[in-house]
This record gives sequence, structure tokens and C-alpha cells, in this order.
Amino acid sequence: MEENRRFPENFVWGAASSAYQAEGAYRADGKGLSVWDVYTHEPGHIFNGDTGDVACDQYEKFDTDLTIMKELGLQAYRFSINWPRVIPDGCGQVNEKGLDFYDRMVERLLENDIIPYITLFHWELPYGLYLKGGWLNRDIVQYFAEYVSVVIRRLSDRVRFWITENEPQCYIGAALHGGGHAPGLKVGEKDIFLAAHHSLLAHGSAVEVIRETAKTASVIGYAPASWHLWSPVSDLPEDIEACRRETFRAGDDPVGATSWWLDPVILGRYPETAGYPYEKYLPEIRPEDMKMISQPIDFIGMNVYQTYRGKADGEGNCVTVKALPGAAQTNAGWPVTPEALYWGPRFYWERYHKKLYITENGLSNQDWVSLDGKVHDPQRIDFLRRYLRKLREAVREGIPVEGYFHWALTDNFEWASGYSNRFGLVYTDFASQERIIKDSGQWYSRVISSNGEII
Ligand code: IFM
Repeated sequence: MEENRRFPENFVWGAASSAYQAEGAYRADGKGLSVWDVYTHEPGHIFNGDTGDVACDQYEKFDTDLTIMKELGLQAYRFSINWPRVIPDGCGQVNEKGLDFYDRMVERLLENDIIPYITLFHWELPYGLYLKGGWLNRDIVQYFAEYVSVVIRRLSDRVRFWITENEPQCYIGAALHGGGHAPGLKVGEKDIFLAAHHSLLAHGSAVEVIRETAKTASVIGYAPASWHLWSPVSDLPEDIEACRRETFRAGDDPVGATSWWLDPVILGRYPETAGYPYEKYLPEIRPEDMKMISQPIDFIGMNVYQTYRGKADGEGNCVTVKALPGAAQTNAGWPVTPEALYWGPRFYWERYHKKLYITENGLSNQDWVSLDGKVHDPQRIDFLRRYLRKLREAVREGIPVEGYFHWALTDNFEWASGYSNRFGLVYTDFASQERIIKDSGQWYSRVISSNGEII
């Protein structure tokens, strides 16, 4: 009998983007500045001096992108809201024109039977709030709740799917401690844990606001980066166990591990910190904090790119197995690790018992327009085929992964790498703003129409 290679009937196939990376129009219609608007204008931070001032100009070209989504047969589009477009200073005055833009996006998506999945925070901290201390100031929790409430009041009659925050490891860890993302700070350990705690509280406050004020039944998720993830090199129980433990260990650096973000949200406590080198820097936790952080959510969003492989060392620890010289890697230098889309969902489900979405996954590549006018990207198709086959294994074993969002819909602004890493299913000519559907986009379209059968 032929094996059924299709995903479950209700599986959602989508693509994703974020506001700063795609919208451009950084000063249009009363928008305020975010830390990224300011940071990219300071010399020396971004490859080639690139900025997101124009990016993919999605603010003006949304209808073009919508036509492409339709042509691809996308069932869902994940995008984010640019906080200072809606509230220019981060708190106070609301910019109705900014809200109108998202309202129209939602309207147009729904008219075309594409389900909007909205991320409320994908790193555009309003510059005005940064000047008030940003994530280091506990008031941010209240400001975030107010902003979320403005968005929910306007859009929740039509939008059901919400993701509170995307990859706090980046906008807290890399931005405030690592110094490589806006606003480019290198605060000490004590402060980084405080900022992380505020970000978790802000997530909880957003969940509370959505549950209390949404006009339709909401489905709420949270999407930390799932890079702290070890896949066993064999099926030996001891290798599996070692990788599972390593995946949820508090880690060797401040706030880098996934459990740092997911344990508080799902389990209502910080991860086990015995032996954690930063234990002495942990923040003061007020009595009501963990309850606020762990309001029930509906799904975990997994953003999966590069991860690790590991095995047991014979003493209960995990040894990371290094990639061989010349092993497959992306344009960003990230090792290709498809097994993460099997082991990640499996480990997360076993620990957290929450439904999952793959909210991001994709390949950065050097794509260009060939002489025939098309964009041929066989590596991306091969990458996706490998990752999606692993995901299908997880789904077939009953791990409840509800959908997959390819990162990204179009090539866009890749943070500190500027425009040097292309992640899209659709090629963006950043000079003319012309779009060309890549071979991978055509292929992904067939994945969707066959519900995964062709992978
Ligand atoms: O482009 C980013 C996105 O903004 C967050 N997740 C990882 C992607 C690729 O680096």
C-alpha cells in the first residue's frame, strides 16, 4: 500500500516577514522612530551601511505582494506590527494612519482567503521608550500592554492568531548584551537578566490584554529563537536523553537558552540554575510576576535555523558533535541541520505539552537573476525538502505541529547583514522593487497544493 505522504488536512502553509525588514516607509504618515531606524543610520553597524528605510517598500507595495501570495497559494501570512507606526513615541498619542495601514492589510488578506498571523513585537522598540530606559525600565510592561490593547481593539474582530514577541534572545541578548543589534548596548549581567524578566512580563501582560479585550476567540503564541537545540547523532536512548537535557539546560551564556524563555512562560518558573554560571545575577522576582508571565497560551512558535548535533559522553552529559569540514552551510555560515525539525518539535512537545507552529525556517542564500530572467535556487529547494521531510516525520508520530511558515516571503533587510543575505521565496530587486518568484517559490506552491505530498 502506498504511504500517505501528505500532512494533516488542517495543516497551515504560510510565509512570514516582519515590519522593519519589509515595510520601509520609515517616516511615512506620522510614524515614529524605532531603535532600528536610529541604529542603522549610525555608521559602522550594518553591512554596507544598509538601512531599512525602504526595504521591500511593502508599505506601498502590499498589493503586489498580496498578488504573489495568492499566486503561490499561501494559506497564511505572518507579519508584524511596527510599534512606533501605531504609537509614534511608544506611549501616548495613537497614529490612526499607522493603524489604518494594518487594518487594510488584514482586510485584503482576508478577502483573498489568507489568514493573518500577527506578531506584536518583532524588535521595533520605539526610540522614545529606549530613551526612557527601554527594556531595562519595568514601565515597559505597561507601555507594551497599552500598545497591544490599541492593536487588539482595532484588529481583533478579524484577526484570531497572535504572536506576542519574536526571538527575545535577539532583542534582549544580542541587542543589549551582545551589542550587535539595535540599540547596540553591552550592559552587564545583572541588567540583562532584568531586561529579560521585563520582556517576559510584557509577554504575559499582552496575553492578558488579548484574552480580556479581543472581540473573537484568540489563538495566542510566543516565538523564541529555537537555536539552543541538540539533535542526537544516533537513536541510542543515551544520546537522545543527553540531547534533550542539553536542549533545556539553562546554558553557558546569559539568557541564550530556549528554556530561559519557555520555562517561565509555560511552566511558570525559571529553568534549573544549579551550576549556571550567572545564577548570582538573577533578577528580583515579585510575588505576582511568575503568574503574569505564565498566563496560558495556545502554542509555541519555533523559529528553527541552525542548531547542533550531540551525543552522550558516558557520564550523562552531552558532547556537541562538530560539523565536518566542508559540511553544508548557509550563506550566513549556519550549518544545515534538518533533523532539528524532527527533534525540536518532539522535545518541545514532551516537555511543554503545547501545540506548535514552525513560525520561521528558511535558508539565506546568494540568489541572483539568471540570464533567462529567472531566479534558480536549487539549494533552497533541497534545504526545504530536507527540513520538511523531518517535520513530516514528527507530525506522523503525532507531535501536534499545526503549521509551517517559511522565512521569508520576499528577500528583505537582514538586520546587521543588511541586504547581503537573501531568505525569500520571492526575489526582491532592491533598486527597482521588482519581485520575481524564485524556483523555490514555485516549488513551495506545489508543496502547498499537494499538502506536502511532493516533498
Ligand atoms: O530575519 C530573521 C528574523 O527577523 C528573525 N529570525 C531569524 C531570521 C533570519 O535571521
